[in-house]
Amino acid sequence: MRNFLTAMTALSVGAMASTQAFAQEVRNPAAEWEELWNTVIIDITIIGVIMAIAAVWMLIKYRATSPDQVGTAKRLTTVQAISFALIPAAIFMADDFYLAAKGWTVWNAYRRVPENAIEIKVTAYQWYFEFEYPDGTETEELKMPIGEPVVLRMTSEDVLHNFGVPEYRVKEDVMPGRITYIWINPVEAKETIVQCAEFCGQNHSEMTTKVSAVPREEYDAWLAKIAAED
Ligand SMILES: [Cu+2]
Repeated sequence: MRNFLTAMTALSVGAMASTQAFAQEVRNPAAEWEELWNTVIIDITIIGVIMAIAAVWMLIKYRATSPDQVGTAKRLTTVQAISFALIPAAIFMADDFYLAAKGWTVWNAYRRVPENAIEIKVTAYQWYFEFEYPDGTETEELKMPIGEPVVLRMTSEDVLHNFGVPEYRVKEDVMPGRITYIWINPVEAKETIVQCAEFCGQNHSEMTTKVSAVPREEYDAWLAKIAAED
């Protein structure tokens, strides 16, 4: 009994420790969206192939062999008929719920800004984005240090815009009179672009700029260089 209690205490302490570790872990929504998307594609492919095979098999097996034929298939009992409809539906629904639950957890991670994220302010204008870094440096390019989560607090000085970075799987409206946000976990070196994703006038399609993730030293040096130029 005493051993049992000791074991239970150890288990619950372990569980608490792992919960804390989980809370502190910075997630990577971009990779998680990617994984979820791939799972959806695989699942609907498997379901589609099973359905197609069943349909083709039944089309051939129960096909009419003369023009006035009514059908030769054995009549299903009520239990068979209901089971035939409900069992596959229940299996597919279980998969749907599983995917929906997974989507919900990724969405929560996508919206929950990690503590200590670097805050960069974004202001949208017709037709460019301006970034203000924590040290006050202002420039028209987004650079992030690898391995440190970054939160963008965004607003617009004129019309509706949208800050979309497909490579990081983030996209959010940017509006006058409101502050919206997205956050990014730049886990590796990367060079990509942000594109305005809300039609905002004549040069909307050219409202794009460089987004990159670089080592911390490079980020610091880059900021220092811009600050020195100003
Ligand atoms: Cu725009």
